[in-house]
Amino acid sequence: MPAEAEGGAVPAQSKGSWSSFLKSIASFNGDLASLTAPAFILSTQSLVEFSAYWTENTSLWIAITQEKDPAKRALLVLKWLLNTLKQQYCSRSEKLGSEKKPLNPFLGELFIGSWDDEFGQTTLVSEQVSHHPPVTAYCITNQKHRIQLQGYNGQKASFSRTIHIKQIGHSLLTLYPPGSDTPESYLICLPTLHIESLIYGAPFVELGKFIHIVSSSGYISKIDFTGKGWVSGKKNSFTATLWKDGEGSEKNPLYSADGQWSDAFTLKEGEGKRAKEIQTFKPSDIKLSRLSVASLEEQDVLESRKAWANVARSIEKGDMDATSHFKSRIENAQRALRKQEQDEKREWQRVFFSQADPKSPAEQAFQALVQKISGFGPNSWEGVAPDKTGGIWRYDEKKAAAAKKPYHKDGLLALGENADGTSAPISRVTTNQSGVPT
Ligand code: HC3
Repeated sequence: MPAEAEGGAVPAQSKGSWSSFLKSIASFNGDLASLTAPAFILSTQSLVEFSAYWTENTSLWIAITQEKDPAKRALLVLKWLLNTLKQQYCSRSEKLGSEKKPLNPFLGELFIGSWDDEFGQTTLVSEQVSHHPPVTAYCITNQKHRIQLQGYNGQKASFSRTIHIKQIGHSLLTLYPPGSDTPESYLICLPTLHIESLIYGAPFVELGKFIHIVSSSGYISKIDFTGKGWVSGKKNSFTATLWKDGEGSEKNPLYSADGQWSDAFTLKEGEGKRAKEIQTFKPSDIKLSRLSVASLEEQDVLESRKAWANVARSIEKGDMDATSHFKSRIENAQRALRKQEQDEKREWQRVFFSQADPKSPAEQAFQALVQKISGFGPNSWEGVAPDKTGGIWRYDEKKAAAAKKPYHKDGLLALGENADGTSAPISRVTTNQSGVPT
């Protein structure tokens, strides 16, 4: 990447480090954690927090549970999902001016919160369940309306003109249709993405390829992300179709949608010239619910904002020495703990999630959806391939019921802190999470 082309949003004092960052990306090995980014592009937020983007639009999420007609319910699922994309993929750029580099969660990192609104309480538990490969699991539940979303995801990055990210994992939505005690489930695949405008120092995310949502009710949705297409010329463009397996098809759908997922899109009955408009919808018109998170004093040591507090404070102050000091403390402690666990032939105990046996009765509904999705090509089935995510991660009700603070006996050790609040001595060698000196 030519250094002369850099510029735009990069602060004058960071031009040199941005240029080195771009050069390091061009030759990186796919491990995003190994990239040392300049201070102005560092986020104070860890990736475990991103799970909250799924249901900040509680009104749309809960609305699914109120619809009696299965086809319309599937359309509401599509509408809710399309609406989450703005939060998931462009809220940070809109708020901060660009996509920043999030903190890399350590194994066992937790993010816990709840939305308390007119729909009752919706709880969120997010946990870093694997470090190699990095995988974040989450479970979001509203008991009053009997709806739950759980899933897990990791990222595989590569470079070709820019950073391309393939998401590995999936989301599973389970709900009870009105008046029914038979659960309905939706398997949701995750889109691939790439970073635009990297060279100008103002990166933002654009989605690529396509995803499917398959339901136990027989409905299938496909969303094609066309990006800044030459048809509309507008960023974040997409087209979507919804049909019933065995009755319609992608080309002959019951419903369709098109527009920009970040701006406005239209839901239609049918597709093409004969389609009848149902609604034009603006994600920004939807009121987002506010997530409540315990104060730092109340949080467990493994909870994200508490664990990264020193790092976040140092990033905010622009103090890179302190940032790398506190980051190294956590990273070094993590390495030491992994080594100790290996020596003692034990594993870090996950607090809320466990690996599921794909053959167990609880996994049958999921496996039936996997069967349907496996015909849609690698873009879809990689999200359900357990070998890519260190297993199938599911919220473990038993563990969750038993979970109480302190969540883990090795919590302080995991962060390199002593029980009296002082810090354990750290090595002055600064390395990334893969152990590579930076
Ligand atoms: C690629 C990404 C980290 C992963 C983020 C994910 C895929 C995480 C799961 C969420 O549900 C959805 C989501 C949204 C945004 C994704 C991030 C965008 C940028 C970040 C890279 C690691 C940062 C690259 C560094 C830089 C400086 C170019 O922005």
